[in-house]
This record gives sequence, structure tokens and C-alpha cells, in this order.
Amino acid sequence: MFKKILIANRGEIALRVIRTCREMGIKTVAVYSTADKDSLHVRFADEAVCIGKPAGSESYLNIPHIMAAAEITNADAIHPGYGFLAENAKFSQICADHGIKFIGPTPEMINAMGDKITAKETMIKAGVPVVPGSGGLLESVEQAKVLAKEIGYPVILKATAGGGGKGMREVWHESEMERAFNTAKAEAGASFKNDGVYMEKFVEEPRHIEIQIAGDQYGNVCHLSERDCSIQRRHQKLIEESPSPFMTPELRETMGAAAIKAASAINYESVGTIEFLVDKHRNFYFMEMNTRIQVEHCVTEEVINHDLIKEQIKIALGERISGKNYFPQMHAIECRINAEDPYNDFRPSPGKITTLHTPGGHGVRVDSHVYAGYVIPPYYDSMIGKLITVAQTREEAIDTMYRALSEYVIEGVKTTIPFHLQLMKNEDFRSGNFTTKFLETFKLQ
Ligand code: MV4
Repeated sequence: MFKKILIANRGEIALRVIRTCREMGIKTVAVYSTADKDSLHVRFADEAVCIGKPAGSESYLNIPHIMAAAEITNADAIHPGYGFLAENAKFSQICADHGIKFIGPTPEMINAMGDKITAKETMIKAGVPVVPGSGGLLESVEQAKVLAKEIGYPVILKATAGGGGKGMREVWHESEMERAFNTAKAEAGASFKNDGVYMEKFVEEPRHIEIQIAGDQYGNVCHLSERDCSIQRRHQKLIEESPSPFMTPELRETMGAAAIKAASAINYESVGTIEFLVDKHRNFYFMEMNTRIQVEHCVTEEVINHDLIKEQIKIALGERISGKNYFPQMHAIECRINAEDPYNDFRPSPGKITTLHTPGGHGVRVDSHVYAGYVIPPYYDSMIGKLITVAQTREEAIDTMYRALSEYVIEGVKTTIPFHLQLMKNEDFRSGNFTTKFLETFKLQ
């Protein structure tokens, strides 16, 4: 058993990890920047170490500061949460070099999925469906034009070091190729210090459906069914749910098997997610793998009734997973409550929460680190918390969500609550009739 886990993160996920550690009898160390000295993760951890100034590079992304905190507190493992250093292969390696267990995958596993062209090649070898495309890097605009003609327009250019939409360009006609190629390359270079781009057939109006997987240290991998994350705005997820309203038992079977193949191909250890694009004919294609616990892991927890952080820690301890897959027994929906103004292009709205009333009651879960009087700092993401509802049916989960959103009172900052309230009454959302394009035409009243 781990005696002490250092949590290299902040906000709700730091609190989420502390909660599970408490239940497992594991001591916790919080690290915090000066901007987070009054945060709940600092108060609820057994020990807390200030690791620097507010900027991420001076604190939550600063490996020497975090390693020093781990050494002085004698932590035997580090949980990275999501974001920050969660998918940093160097950090995973440095933990290993210091005899501290990184609760997540090895550097090799992170690297195998970090470069998208490498990941795609690995998936093709493993027999996981991928979108047809250039295979390797594009060498020139001319080559891009020739390839696009073969593949057929529309195509999409993607950064090999990317993910999450940066350095991506749709190209609908040859006349747009030169501009798209140059801007995609420039954006990739500026964002990732790697300007390599590749090409794929553009899948129109897809759904984003991801499969949660878990792999142990002995090569066993299982899947924990899907989450539908199609409701996104500019690559920011706003709602996630499980099961997907678009799912069928047959599709779950084939996508689950493909996700297991994907994770097995890299001998994956820890919990992770295989993201797929699903077209209107229910063809599915590997998009990328997230080698971390995700924000939306809670919807899976609610529908399969398992604590994924506990599973992740047990895997890091060397426990075996049973090898059976898990299927949704309930329906769960998560709304991301952000300090953003949905009436003003979702502009961040940091500041002091003057009044807070959190919803409760049957089927309601709130994962949040905020309290009345808490000041949301401007330096990090704007998430206030996650509101999750669970019920026997999707319709009931939506109705419970509307009720819970109506109870949620947050004053002092603008929030995404009005957006979610309206969405819960939207006919297309309620009928499950949506793709990743949905929010492009959704108008807030
Ligand atoms: C695509 C695509 C259509 N066709 N690839 C967006 C983030 C990155 N992970 C991949 N993304 C996409 N890749 C092909 N071949 C459309 C998207 C996409 C998208 C995917 C999932 C969720 C929301 C999205 C919004 C816009 C574009």
C-alpha cells in the first residue's frame, strides 16, 4: 500500500484524489501556488507544500519544485490529475528515476500516443480503424494537393504533436490548400514546437464517443463502456454522458473491442481513454488516446458504480484487474459549471464567489472545490465544478439535471448554468439528435 500520495494538481481533481486516498487510508500531500493558498485541496490534505508563484510554469508545471515537495514530505507516489503534467513523459520518467510511483502510464506509453502519426501507425498495426489519410507527414503544399485529390475533398490537416483541435484546418477545395497548409504548420510550430502536419479525410458531422479503458501491469485490459462528448464548443467539452444516446449494444461491443486492442497494443497501464469519431452510419475511427484520468470520468463512475481513482491507485500498486468489461447500469450526465459568461462568447469570469448554494437530493453529485467567499484565480482553467446526475433513464437524468441546475446558486461570477438550463429543454438534445456541430447553431435566449 502507498503510505503517502502527493497530488501534483489543484482544484476539483486534487480534492477528488484526496477523497479516495482518505477512504483507502493513504496520507495526502497537496502542493499549491501562492494563488491557491486558500484552496480546499490545501485544507483537506494531510500536508501542504507551497511550490511557487501563480504561473503554471512556476508551480504546477514546475517539475523540480514538485519533486522537492515529494522528497521533503517522503511521498511514495504522485498523482498528476489531468492537465498540467499528467501526460508529460519526462515527468513520468523523473518520478521513476526517484523511486516515486507515477500514478499513470510509463513514459514509453505516453510517447506512443503523444505523437499522433506514431499513434495512428500503431493503431493500424493493431487492427483499430483509423480515418484514411496521408499516413506520414506532409512534405509540401504540392504533395498535399496530390494526396487530397486521391483521398477526396473535404480533408483535414492536423498537427502530429497536436490534439484537442490546435493546428487543425478543414480543407474543402484545392484552392484553399496552400493557405490551410501554411496556417496549420505555423500554428502547430507555435503551439507545440513541432510543425509536422498530416492529412485525413474529413468526417462530416461526427459524434465524439470515447471508450474508458483500464489496463494493469500484467497486460490485462478491460473497457468500462463509453462516454458521449459531442456537446463541445471550440474543443471545450461542456456536457458528457454515458451511455451515448447513439450507442447500440453491437456498436459498444465492437468499439469496446477496438479500444482494448488499442490499449493492449502499447501494453497500457493505468486508466485511459480511446477517443473515436463516429459517423452517421456508425462507422468509427480512432482519433487519439488520452493517457490520463479525465475530467468526465465521473459519468462512468456513476453508471458502472466504481471509483475510477481507486482503480487507478490499485493498478499503480500492482493489483490485477479482473479482465471483465463493465456496462452502464444507469444513465449519467455531467454539466461543466465554468466561471464563464455564456452570453458573452463564454468569456472567463474569474473573481469572488459571494453566494453559493449547491444542489443535492436524489441522483445528484457535485464535484467542486469552491466555497462561499472563494476567489477563482485568473491563472488557471475556469471550472467551478461538475454537476452530475444519475437516473434509470436518460430522460430522468435530464429532468434531474434541470432541477439541480435550478437549485444551483452562484453569485459574484458569471457561470455556464443558464446555458445548461436551456440545453436541458432543447428538443434535439433531449432526443439525442446531436453531433459535434450542435453548438455551432445553438442560440442562447
Ligand atoms: C476530425 C474531424 C473530422 N474528420 N478528423 C477535433 C479535435 C481533435 N482531437 C480531432 N478533431 C476532429 N478531427 C477528421 N478526420 C473533426 C474533428 C472535430 C471534433 C472532434 C471531436 C469533437 C469535436 C470536434 C469539433 C470540431 C472538429
